[in-house]
Amino acid sequence: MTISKKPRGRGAFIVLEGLDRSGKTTQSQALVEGLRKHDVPTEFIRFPDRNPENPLSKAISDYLSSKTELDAMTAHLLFAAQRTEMRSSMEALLAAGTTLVVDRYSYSGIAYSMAKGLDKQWCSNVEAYLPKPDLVVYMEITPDQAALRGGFGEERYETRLFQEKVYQAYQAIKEDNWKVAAATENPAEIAKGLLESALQILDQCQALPLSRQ
Ligand code: T5A
Ligand code: NA
Repeated sequence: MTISKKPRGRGAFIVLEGLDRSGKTTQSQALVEGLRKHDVPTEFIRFPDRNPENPLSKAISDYLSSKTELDAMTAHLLFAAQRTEMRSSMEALLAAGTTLVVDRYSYSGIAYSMAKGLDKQWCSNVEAYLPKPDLVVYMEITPDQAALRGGFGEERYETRLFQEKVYQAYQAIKEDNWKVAAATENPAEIAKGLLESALQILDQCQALPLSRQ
């Protein structure tokens, strides 16, 4: 029989943000592994979700691959709708003590929509009711450095000019308490720093209620 050490509070809500190819998925997965090795129950979530069986996911994939066109505000609401759809299950997991590592969240929605000229306040208002992350990691890389990681693909936002605008938008929305990771460092070094920050935040946030954005 195993006797649990100390009662665990809620899980931590950790988000990774950054430009396309900044290394978010690589680091999210490393962080999930690292936390699990420390016996922290952890789940990985990504936005956008691309599951073709889900109607919202399919609409987003079709838009990103330019199969469909949408007005910029409508596209923003579509990405926001997917996060809203996930709200209750994310909150339930956190409350049950599961830590969430989330690859892109509302800040991506805001940054990519601001890059199209939408108003920051309007963009964030529609997600004000969603849970606020305990830790946001920003993977800092310039569009030039990111472009060196392979040519642009076919997706809607994969152009040099657009990535430059997204970069500027992230600089405008970045909050003082975000952890900025130098995304061009060695992946193992980045992972080590992120795991340290995650374990620290987990300790701090367990007793705190989850807040809204
Ligand atoms: N979007 C998204 C919106 O417009 N609104 C929204 O609300 C949301 C949520 C799809 C698009 O949707 C937009 C933003 C996006 O344009 P996505 O599917 O998450 O979003 O696409 P990307 O972010 O572009 O995913 P990528 O897989 O291209 O980028 P990642 O996850 O940042 O990078 P990763 O880890 O896959 O690594 C990319 C490459 O770099 C290498 C990797 O091996 C890989 O080849 N790499 C490194 N190389 C050197 N040093 C390191 N430290 C490295 N780390 C990784
Ligand atoms: Na990714």
